[in-house]
Amino acid sequence: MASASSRQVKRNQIFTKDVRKQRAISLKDVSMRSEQMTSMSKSIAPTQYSGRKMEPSAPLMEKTCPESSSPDRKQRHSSLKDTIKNFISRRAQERTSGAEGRGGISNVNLDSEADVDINIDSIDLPKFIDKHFAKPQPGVHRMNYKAAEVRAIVNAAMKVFASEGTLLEVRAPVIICGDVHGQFNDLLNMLLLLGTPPSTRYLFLGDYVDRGQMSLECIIMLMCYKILYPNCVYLLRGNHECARVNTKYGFAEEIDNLFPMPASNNIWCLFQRAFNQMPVAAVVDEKILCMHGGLSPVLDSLDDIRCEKKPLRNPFKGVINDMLWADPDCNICFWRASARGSGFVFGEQVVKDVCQRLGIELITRAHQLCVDGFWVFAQRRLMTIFSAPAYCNLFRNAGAALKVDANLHCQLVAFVPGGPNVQQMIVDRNQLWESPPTDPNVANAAGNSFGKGSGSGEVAGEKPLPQPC
Ligand SMILES: [Mn+2]
Repeated sequence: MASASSRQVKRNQIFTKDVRKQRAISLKDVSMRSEQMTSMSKSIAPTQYSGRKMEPSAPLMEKTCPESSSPDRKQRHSSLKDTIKNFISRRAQERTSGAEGRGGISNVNLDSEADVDINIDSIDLPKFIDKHFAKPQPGVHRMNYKAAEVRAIVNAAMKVFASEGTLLEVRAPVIICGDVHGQFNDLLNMLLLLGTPPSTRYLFLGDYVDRGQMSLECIIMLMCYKILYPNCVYLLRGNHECARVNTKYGFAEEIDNLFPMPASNNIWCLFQRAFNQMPVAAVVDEKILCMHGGLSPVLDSLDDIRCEKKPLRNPFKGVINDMLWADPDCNICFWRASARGSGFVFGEQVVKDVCQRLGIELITRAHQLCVDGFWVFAQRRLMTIFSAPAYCNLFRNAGAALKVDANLHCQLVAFVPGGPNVQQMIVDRNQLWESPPTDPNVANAAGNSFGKGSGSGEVAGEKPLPQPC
């Protein structure tokens, strides 16, 4: 039987032969799983969102809280503390003034008197995970976790994250997934269709919480997988895994509605401590660089990420913050400050330079809604992956995941929501994907055509065709 090291050598030989000498990243067709999606939806319908309507004045593109525009670090931190303190005292007031009329109050777990800490070993995690798949229902349905269970799971996950570096090194094969955003039924669908850990390895690119209404179920189930199979599930941090963001976009409110005070505050704070320990970037087989947002002007080498020591509390500037917030932009060549109020936007030339400097062949990132679930940029050197189909029930976008096999051959899987012409739209775009462009101008046109947006600030590639850099 081959030893681990000889297998490693063999892998490296394959790596050298198939990857380094030829084109390393081969992007195959987009395989559509809409049929399976439809048949699955008989048992698990995509999440129906009955909740908050987005205000027209609040576009999907989130901005950082006002304190991030302050130049003084101490001041920023103290105003963040104030924000959190105000949030907690406001919630406490609401509780004591008997605001039972608030949405979701019927779900409050009232067993606080028996709320004592439990050990993670007392939870049968495989059985606990199975429960998530046992009674799938359309729409928002709660798993009714006990507060003590949540604390034990978050604590255990925090320890696993803390044992990982800020930059992960992941071996293929792996499936790379983008934003989940609390769309629990869609997450279940994806795991059922692509395989569950440990038989399938996953790398998630962050943004598990906020927006959708089942953030808690999404992050708890993924944390359970992480605890059980730390080398089969990798969870990168997204910009929503930051206190200043998830206090405003749904996660804090969800926890607050599900647990009585003071358990809800403790749980929310514990989540923030776990998020601060999450890794921020990953390299798959030294060739695919992955992060939530994008690149940073101060990223010179991968050691710049490696040497950032966790916990990373409230990152607001520098390489970590930039990687959580940045976006590619086909209208510029280099850098510009981001309209999100945090991080930068970067152009095609930046992607080319970074790939060359770091010896990377593909950058995968999430963070932006794509109509097809994915969007390619900079002559296929950068790919956006978005895994929340029918985002917030406001869009008819597909979700996607990128399957990377052991030889770094990549295949996109798109989860297509039902609706007229959606399948045909994906087929048409797929044809562009299948004919590799040779001319850089054609490459721009093909790349851009994947991401014609529907008007949201967070839709990738909605801008006109770029000028060649
Ligand atoms: Mn994001």
